[in-house]
Amino acid sequence: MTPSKDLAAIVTTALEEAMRARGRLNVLIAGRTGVGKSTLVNAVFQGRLAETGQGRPVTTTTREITKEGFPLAIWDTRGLELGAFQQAVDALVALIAERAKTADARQHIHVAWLCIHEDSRRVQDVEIALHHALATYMPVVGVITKARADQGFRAEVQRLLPDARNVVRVRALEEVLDGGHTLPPMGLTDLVELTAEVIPEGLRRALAAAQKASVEQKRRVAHGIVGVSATAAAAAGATPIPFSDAVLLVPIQISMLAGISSAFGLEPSAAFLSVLVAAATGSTGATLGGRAIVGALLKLIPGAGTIVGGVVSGATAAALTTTLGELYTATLVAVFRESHGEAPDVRVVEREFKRRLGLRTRS
Ligand SMILES: Nc1nc2c(ncn2[C@@H]2O[C@H](COP(=O)(O)OP(=O)(O)OP(=O)(O)O)[C@@H](O)[C@H]2O)c(=O)[nH]1
Ligand SMILES: [Mg+2]
Repeated sequence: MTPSKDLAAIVTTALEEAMRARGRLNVLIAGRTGVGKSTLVNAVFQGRLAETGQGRPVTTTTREITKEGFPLAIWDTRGLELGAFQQAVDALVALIAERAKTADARQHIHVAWLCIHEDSRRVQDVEIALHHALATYMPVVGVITKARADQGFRAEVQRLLPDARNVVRVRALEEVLDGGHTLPPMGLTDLVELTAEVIPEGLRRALAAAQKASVEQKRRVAHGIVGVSATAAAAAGATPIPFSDAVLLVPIQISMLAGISSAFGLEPSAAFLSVLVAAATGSTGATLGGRAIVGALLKLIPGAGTIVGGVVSGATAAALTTTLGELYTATLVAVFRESHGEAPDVRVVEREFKRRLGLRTRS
């Protein structure tokens, strides 16, 4: 890259790469009618997916819910209680098996949530059979819905669903009891964090982007991106690079910002990313050369400003990248906590990022 290379081109490439790296997670949600599957989907994922997504039948009892640009597909099964249950399960399992055969992991179902209503107080034979069948192909998490009083039911479910990787009690909606007591939603964060543990690592970014129940899981994924970017920056500076070549670091920084944005489930536009770069460098961004960007970013690291005209070592390059990445991640954590995990207005992100940069560079 030359210093004059159009920043817009770097930004566009970084965005495309971030979307590609994110992928799409396929989640199967099984359970009898009325157990609270749709409510759970709306409570865990952004944008009221159960209502706003597009449904497409994949078997007579299962539909696939997707949304343009959203890194998640839900396979919503119903009809478990119908007389034709065995055929329904056979059709579903045959389809899953067929998909599992393809080398393309994007076609696989990556995790199943088997939902059982706590008040039912029993696990039916059909649910046990289904959990065995599913567990051959994917990790299964048992989900006890509308949780109110355990009374030993979770242990019972664990015993009856031995192939389940875990069993979580959830309450997707606030519950108002007689006498005015309320029980707040619960278990949603645990469900997301457990799910993150059992899915392929490469899909944790898709989960982070789609879910709103655990800002911590988003933060963890962002942290991983910062680490990878810092390593790349260190490698770029492995032989100390003359400052005039420090522009080599700029695409790494921009890719990192794009990756973190997409992992949080912000829809990063080129314009937004350019604004971030401009904020980080205190300039108007679009017209800024790579060299000026690096010069400005170096101000984030105490003492590094003095290297101007000298060389940037691998350690400095890594430190610069880590500092910027952690600052941006902390910004998003704060903003997403405020918005309860739903994607905030990008202007709010921009304002908070600038405020934090200001605190950092004032000294
Ligand atoms: N109190 C309480 N009610 C819930 C909870 N989750 C779901 N419900 C209620 O249970 C009913 C059924 O919920 P749905 O989410 O539609 O159930 P479903 O599993 O999608 O049902 P089908 O689509 O028919 O298979 C609705 O009236 C929900 O409001 C919860 O955590 N607590
Ligand atoms: Mg439903």
